[in-house]
Amino acid sequence: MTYIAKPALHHPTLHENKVGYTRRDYEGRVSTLCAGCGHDSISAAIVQACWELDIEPHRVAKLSGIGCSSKTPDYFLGASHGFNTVHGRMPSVLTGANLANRDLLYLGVSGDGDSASIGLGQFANALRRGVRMAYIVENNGVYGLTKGQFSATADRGSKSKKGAINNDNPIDLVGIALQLGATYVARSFSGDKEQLVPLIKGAMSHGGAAFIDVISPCVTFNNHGGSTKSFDYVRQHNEAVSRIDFMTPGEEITTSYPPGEVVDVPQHDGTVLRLRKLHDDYDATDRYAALAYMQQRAAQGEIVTGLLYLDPLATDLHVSLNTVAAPLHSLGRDVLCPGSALLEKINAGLR
Ligand SMILES: Cc1ncc(C[n+]2csc(CCOP(=O)(O)OP(=O)(O)O)c2C)c(N)n1
Ligand code: SF4
Ligand SMILES: [Mg+2]
Repeated sequence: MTYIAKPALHHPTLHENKVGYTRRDYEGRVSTLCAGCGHDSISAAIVQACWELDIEPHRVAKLSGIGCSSKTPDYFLGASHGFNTVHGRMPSVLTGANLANRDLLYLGVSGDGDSASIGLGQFANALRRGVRMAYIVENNGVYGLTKGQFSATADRGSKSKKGAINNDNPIDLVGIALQLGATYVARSFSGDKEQLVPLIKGAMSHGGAAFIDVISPCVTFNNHGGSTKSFDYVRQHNEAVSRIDFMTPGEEITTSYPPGEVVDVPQHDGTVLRLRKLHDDYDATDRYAALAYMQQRAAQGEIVTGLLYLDPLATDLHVSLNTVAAPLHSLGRDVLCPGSALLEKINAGLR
C-alpha cells in the first residue's frame, strides 16, 4: 500500500452528476501499480463509467481475487462495498453476495491468472448460472504480481521477456463466455477509453451475466516484441466489430448514421445501447456466429474488440431460482427458517 493520501478537498468547479457526485467521488486510493500499467487505465474507465451512469457509490459492490488486477478495486469507488477474496475465488463470493442482496450492482474484477488459471472453474460456473454482474478480466497474458510467468491466456508461440517460448495453447475467455451462455460479451483494450467506457456502462446496466475481457498490457513483464499482449501488438492487430453509445432513459435519441448501420437495443432497466456496426457481416445477437467469427479472426492473429454478443432479453440467477423480490438479507429469521415441523414434513416426503 501507499502512504500518500489523496487530498479530500474537491475543486469547486468540478462538475456534479445527477446524484450530486463529482468524478473524484468515484476514485479510490493512490495506485501502487507500475507507472504505465494498463490496469490503471481500466480503473479510470470504471470511475468515468460509474460517474456518467449516476450510480450512487454505496449501491456498488466490487469484488476481486488476487493479482495486480485484483488490487485495483482499492484505486476506484472508495465509497463502495468491497471484498478482496482469495486467488480465483471471486466468482463464488460474488454469487453468494448477489443472492443475499440483489439490490446492489456487482462488479467483479479479476486477472487472466485469477480467472483462466486457478479460477477457471469459478469463472465458468458464475457465467453459466447467469449471475447478474459486470465481470471484468484485466488480461495481460502473465502473472504480473508474481513476476511475469505465462498465464493460461498467453498465446502459443509468444515470448516471455527473457525469450522463453510459450508452447501451451491459450484459453480464450471470450470463447468460453459465449459457449457457457453469458448474455453480454465484449472485448476491449485498456488503451481505448472511448470504446471501453460505454462497454462498462452497458455491462453494469445489463440484466444478466456480463463479461468484458480487456487486454491490458503489463509494462514490466509483457510489453516487448514477441508478446501478443503488448501495446504495439494490440494496436496493430485490433479489429473493432462495433462501437456502442449508451443512452439513459428519457435521453433524446438522435442519430447521424445511415439506417442499417445502427441498431438500438433497449436493456431491461430502460437504458438503450446503440450499436454501430463496423462490419457488415457481423451480427452481435447471434451467439454461434460470433463464436465462429472470433475463432476465424484469432487464427489470423487478430484481436476482435467491441460488443461481441448481446441478449437483450437476458434474465439472471434470481429468475431461475425464483427468489423473492425482497433481498434475502432483509428477511427475518421467522421467514428464512420455516421451522422444524415443516422440515420434518419435507423429509417425510423424501423417504
Ligand atoms: C492459492 C494461491 N496460489 C498462488 C498464489 C500466487 N499468486 C498471486 S497473484 C498470482 C497470479 C496473478 O495473475 P493475474 O490474475 O493474471 O493478475 P496480474 O497480476 O497479472 O494482474 C499468483 C499465481 C496465491 N496468491 N494464492
Ligand atoms: S507488474 Fe505488470 S501487471 Fe503488475 S502493476 Fe506492474 S505493469 Fe501492472
Ligand atoms: Mg495477468
